[in-house]
Amino acid sequence: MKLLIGNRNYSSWSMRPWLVLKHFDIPFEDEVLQLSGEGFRDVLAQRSPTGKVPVLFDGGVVIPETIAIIEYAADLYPERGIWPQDIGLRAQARAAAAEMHSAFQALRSHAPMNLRASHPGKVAIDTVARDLHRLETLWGGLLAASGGPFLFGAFTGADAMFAPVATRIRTYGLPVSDLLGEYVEAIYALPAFQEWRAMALKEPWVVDDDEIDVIQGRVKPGTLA
Ligand SMILES: N[C@@H](CCC(=O)N[C@@H](CS)C(=O)NCC(=O)O)C(=O)O
Repeated sequence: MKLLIGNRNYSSWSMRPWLVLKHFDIPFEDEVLQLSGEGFRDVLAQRSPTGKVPVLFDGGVVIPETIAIIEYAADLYPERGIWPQDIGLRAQARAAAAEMHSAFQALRSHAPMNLRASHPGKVAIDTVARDLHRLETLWGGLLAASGGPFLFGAFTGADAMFAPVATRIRTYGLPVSDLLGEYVEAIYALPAFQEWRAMALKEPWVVDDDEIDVIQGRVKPGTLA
């Protein structure tokens, strides 16, 4: 099984299924495709049916789309607990994952994932306030019900879906309740996350489109080391 991913520092979609495969001890290899540089979109188009990453290859099966990859892993390894066992909780976990996929646009565009960076105060809170409020309700409710440390107690596919959001909270110093702050810490303490992050911090590449100083016009494209 092979997972094609983007730069670890920036590719939030790639991180999600990678965390699932790694945390649940599913054998796989990965390959990083660049998300910047000359011709990078041509390479993506040649390697991925959607021109995007992640993509999972398993024999003749080719699966783009993060949620579909996570579901495929859950189908292959039903005993691993990628989703909660209880049918009601499983539906809630899938709903949370689907909401992550379809919403939180403000956080995604105003606070791009950038694991190596620390930019507290650079995201105007009013631009992301509604998304943060929804996180307080969604994460707060699930954590209160489960007792944590993850949304459904143990780590599940829902936490993998939200892990990049946890990094945005830390990178941009976004204001959250203590309960959500503890959840962010739990994500950072997960061994699979630490493994991903350690590799991300070693990457030399810069993706200007995901650098807040470039997006906000403080730094010219192509000038960040
Ligand atoms: N809906 C896709 C989104 C994948 C996606 O947008 N991936 C980004 C990297 S994080 C990408 O491949 N971008 C390349 C491009 O848009 O040219 C999923 O759920 O996997």
